[in-house]
Amino acid sequence: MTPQGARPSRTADLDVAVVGAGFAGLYMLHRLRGLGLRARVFERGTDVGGTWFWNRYPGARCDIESVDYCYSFSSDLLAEWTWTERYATQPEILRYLHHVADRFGLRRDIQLGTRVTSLRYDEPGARWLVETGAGDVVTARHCVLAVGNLSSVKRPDFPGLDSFLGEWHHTARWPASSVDFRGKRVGVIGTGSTAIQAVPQIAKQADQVYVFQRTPNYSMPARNRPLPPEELRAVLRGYPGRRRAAQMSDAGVPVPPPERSALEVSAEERRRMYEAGWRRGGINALSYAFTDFFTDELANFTAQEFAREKIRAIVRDRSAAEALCPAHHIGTKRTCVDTGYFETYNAGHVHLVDVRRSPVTRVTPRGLETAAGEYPLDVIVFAIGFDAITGAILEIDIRGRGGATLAGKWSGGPRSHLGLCVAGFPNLFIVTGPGSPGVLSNMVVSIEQHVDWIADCLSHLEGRGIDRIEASAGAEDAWVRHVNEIAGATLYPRASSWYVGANIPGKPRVFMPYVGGCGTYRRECEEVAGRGYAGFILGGTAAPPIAF
Ligand code: NA7
Repeated sequence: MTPQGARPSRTADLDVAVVGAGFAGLYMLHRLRGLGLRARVFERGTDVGGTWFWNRYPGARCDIESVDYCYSFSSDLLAEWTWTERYATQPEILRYLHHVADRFGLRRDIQLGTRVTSLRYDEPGARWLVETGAGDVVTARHCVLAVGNLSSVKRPDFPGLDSFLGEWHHTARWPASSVDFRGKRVGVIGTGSTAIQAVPQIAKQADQVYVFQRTPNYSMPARNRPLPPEELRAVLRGYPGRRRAAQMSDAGVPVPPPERSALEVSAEERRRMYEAGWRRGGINALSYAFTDFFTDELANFTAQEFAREKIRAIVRDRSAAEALCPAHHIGTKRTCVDTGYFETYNAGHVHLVDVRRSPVTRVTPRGLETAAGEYPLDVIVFAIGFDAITGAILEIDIRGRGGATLAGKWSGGPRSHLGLCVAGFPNLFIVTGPGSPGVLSNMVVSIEQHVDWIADCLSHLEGRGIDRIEASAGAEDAWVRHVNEIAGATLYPRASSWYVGANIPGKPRVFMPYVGGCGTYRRECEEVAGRGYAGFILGGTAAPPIAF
C-alpha cells in the first residue's frame, strides 16, 4: 500500500514485480527487500491476504492445523502470534497476514486494488513489461507470480441468474458485511470443501436450507478445539524440529509416514487404525494410516468403505445417507474437513437435492429450477469452486520470448521445470505452480520453500552479474515426464477432480501437481540449485528460439 496521498510511480523500473499479496507475495517481498532489490507487489484485492481476503463465507477455516499453517521464517513472529484454535478461522488468518504486513513494513511496496492484466517480455531490453488494469506499464527485470492456486473463481453461468429476485453470492467473493440468513430459504450449490464448511453454519440461521449436490465428497471430522496457551508454548519449544519434519514429509505436515500396507494387516487391525484416525480427525485422518492409500485400489477401497460406514451411521434418513456416500477413490479429490456437516442433514430444515439425477436447468426469479421442479429461494450460495492451479496465471496475458503466449504453450496442459519456471519465459518465476506439490501440501510450507529458492536464485544471479535465467526446454520436458509418470503410478489421475482440470469445460485433462511429496521435491530443488541451476540457461540473450 502506498502512503496515503502518494501515487505509485506508473513507469517504475523495478528489479522484481510480484503479482499477488497472499502468503506467497508477502513473504516474497520480505525476502526481496532483504536482498536489497527494488520490488513491488501488485494485488487486485483491496487489502492483503489472498485466499483469506476473498473467502469470507460462513465457516471458512483452514484444514491444516494453525501451528503448521503459518510462516516459520521469523522466530519472533512465531513467538508473538497466538493461535487460538486447532484450525484457524478465516478472520484469524487474515488478522495474522495483516499483522505480518504491518510488522515487516511491507505495505509501502504493495499496490492494492491493482490487477495485472499482461506481462510481456521485452527481449532487447531484458525486461518484463507489467501492464495493470489502470493502463500503467511498469518494467521489471524479474517477475514472480504469487497468484495462488485457488483464486480464479468459477463463475456461475446458470441461465436466468440475472432474473433472480433474491440475493446470490459466490463463496469466494463473499461480501465484507455478513449475509443475514435468518428466516430465509437458502440454496447452496456445490458440495466441495467450501460448502461442507458453510452448510452447517448457514443451517444455524436459515429457515430452510437446500443443498444441491452433484457429486458427494468424503469428509473427515475436524475435531476442532481451542488451543490452550500452554499447548501452543510446548509446540513452539519444539518448533524447529516440527517444521523440519513438515518440510521433509509428503504433505507438509509433521505426521510420521505410514509403514504398512492396508492389505497386510487383519481387518480388525485396519479398523483400529481407521478408527484412531477418525477420532484424531483432520484431512489425513485415514490417508496416513497405510502406505498404499493413494496407490492401490483395494487398499483405498477399505478406507472408502470405512468413510461410507461413518456417513451411514451419522445420517438418519436412509436415502439421504446413501446419496451422501461418495463412490470415487478416497483422497483422489481433495478430502474435506468438517464440523458437523453430515449431522446437519438430521435437522428437519436441511434438505439434500440430487442434481446429478435432476440437473439444475435454470435460475428463475423465485428460485432454482431442476429437472424435478422449482425450489423457491431467498438466497443462493454458489460454492462451485475455482479454475484451479493454472486459472489465475492464465488470466494474465503472458508473452515470453518471440511474443509466444503462455496460454498457447499450455494449451495441452501446463509445462514447467520444477513448477517454478517455464522454457521461453525468462526471469519469470511461479510460486507453487503446476508441477510442484502445491495444493497436495500444506501451502505455507511449500510457499516458504519456493520463495526461499527464488530468493536464493536471484541472489546467485545478482552476485555474478547474470541478468537472465530460463528453464531449458530439455529440463522442462524431463520434469513434465517425471511429474506425469509418478502421478500415473497413483489413483489420483483417475478422478474427475480440479487437480486434473475436470471441473472446467474445455480445460485440458492433465494431472497438475507433483505427487512425489514435499521432502523429495525439496531435495530435487536443492540439488538443481547446488549444481549451479542445472536445467536452466543462465545469462546471455541469445538462447535459441523454441517452438511451442
Ligand atoms: P470444489 O471442490 O471444486 O467444489 C465445487 C462443488 O461445486 C462441487 O461439489 C461441484 O460438483 C459443484 N458444482 C460446480 N459446478 C456445478 C454445477 N454447475 N452444478 C452443480 N454443482 C456444481 O470447490 P470448493 O470451493 O468447495 O473447494 C476448493 C478448494 O478450496 C478446496 O479443496 C480447499 O482446498 C479449498 P462436481 O464435483 O463438479 O460434480
